Amino acid sequence: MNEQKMISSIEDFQLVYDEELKSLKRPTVLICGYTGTGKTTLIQKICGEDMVPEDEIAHDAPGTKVFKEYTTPLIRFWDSRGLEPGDEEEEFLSRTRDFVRNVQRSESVDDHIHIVWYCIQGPGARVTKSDERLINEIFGKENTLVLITKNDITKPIQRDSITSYLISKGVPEDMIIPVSEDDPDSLNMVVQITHKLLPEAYKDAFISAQILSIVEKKELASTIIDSASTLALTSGWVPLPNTNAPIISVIQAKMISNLAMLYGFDKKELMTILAPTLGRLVGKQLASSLAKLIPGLGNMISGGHASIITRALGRQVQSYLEKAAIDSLEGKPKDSFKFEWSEFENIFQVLIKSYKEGINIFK
Ligand SMILES: Nc1nc2c(ncn2[C@@H]2O[C@H](COP(=O)(O)OP(=O)(O)OP(=O)(O)O)[C@@H](O)[C@H]2O)c(=O)[nH]1
Ligand SMILES: [Mg+2]
Repeated sequence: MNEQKMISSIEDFQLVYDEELKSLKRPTVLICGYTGTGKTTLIQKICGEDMVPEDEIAHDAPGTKVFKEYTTPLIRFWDSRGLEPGDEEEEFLSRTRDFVRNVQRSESVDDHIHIVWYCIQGPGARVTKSDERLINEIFGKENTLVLITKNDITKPIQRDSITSYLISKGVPEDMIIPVSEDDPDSLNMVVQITHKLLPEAYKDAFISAQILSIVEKKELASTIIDSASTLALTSGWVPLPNTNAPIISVIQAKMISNLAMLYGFDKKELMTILAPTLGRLVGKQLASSLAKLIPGLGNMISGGHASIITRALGRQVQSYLEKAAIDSLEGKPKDSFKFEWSEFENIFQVLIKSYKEGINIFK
C-alpha cells in the first residue's frame, strides 16, 4: 500500500496489519527430550497459554504425540515426544533423524528448524547416550540449547554433574541453561540466547511471539518507531485531512500494526481496541491540536512534522501496549486505550525543540 496514503477505514487498517504480519518471517523451534521433562510446559511459559492450552501438559501419562506442531503466524514449535521407557533407542534415534532430515530438506529455509531446545530434567541427574547422540550427531551443537529443566527441584550436585558431563562431551557452557517453570529469569535467559542464536531474519517474529521479555520487546519497539518516523520524514508532504477525516497514514498504520504484533495484540484486539480510537478520535482531535502546535499550519504537513507526529504517536501507543502486555502477564485484564492529548503535546513540543536545536532525533 502506498506509504503516503491515508487510512480511511478500519478495513484499510486491517489490510495493512495483514500485510505486515505476512512479511514477518516465522522461526521454527524443535523441542526435544525424554517424556515428562517439561517440554510442553516450557513452550507454554515462554509463548503463553494461547499457544499451548493447559490440558496439553501431561501430569501422568506421556502427553505429546510423536511430533506435534504448535503454530501461530509468529512462531512454529515442533514439540517432540521423547524416548520413553520401553522404546528402542536405535529406532527412536533414527525416527528423530529422519524427521529432522525431512524438515531440513524443505525447499524454503523458512520451514527449516532454526534452533533446538533440548531438555534434560535436572532431578534425573543423567545424560543418556541417546541425549548425547541427539545433541551431538543429529542436531548439531551450534544450534542446540540444552535446558536443564525442573531446576526448582534439582540439587546443585545434580545440576553440576549434568553440566560438567555435557561440557566434557563438547557442549559449550553458554549453551547450557538451568530453567524452571516458575523462574522468569531462567526463562528469560532462554529467550535471550535463542534471540541471539536465531538467524537475523527470524529474530523480530521471535521477540513478538515470546511473552516474557518486555526489555527485548521495548528495544524492538524503538526500532519500529525510529524507522516509521524516518520514513515519514523522507516521504515528503502529507496532506492534512479536514477535521472529520482520519489522520493515520499507511506509515503510521504499519508502525501501529507492528507494535501491536510485538506486544501480543491480535488482529481482533487491534481492530476493536486501538484502531477505532486512533482512526476517528485521534484524526479529529489531532488536526485541531496540530493547528495549535504548528503555527502557520496550512492544509499540509511537512515531512519533518509528519515524522514528529509519527514518533509521538508511536511512543504513546507503545507505552499503552507495554502496560497491557505486563498486565496480561500478571493475569490482569487489558485496559482500554485512551489517547492522552497532554502527553502527546508534551512529546511533540520536546521533539520540535530538539529538532530546532539541531539535535538529531531521527536516530
Ligand atoms: N517442579 C517442576 N515441575 C515441572 C516443571 N516443568 C514442568 N513440570 C511438570 O512436569 C510434568 C510434565 O510436564 P510436560 O510439560 O507435560 O512435559 P513434556 O516434556 O511435554 O512431556 P511429554 O509430552 O510426555 O513428552 C508436569 O506435571 C509439569 O507440571 C518445572 O520447571 N518444575
Ligand atoms: Mg509434552
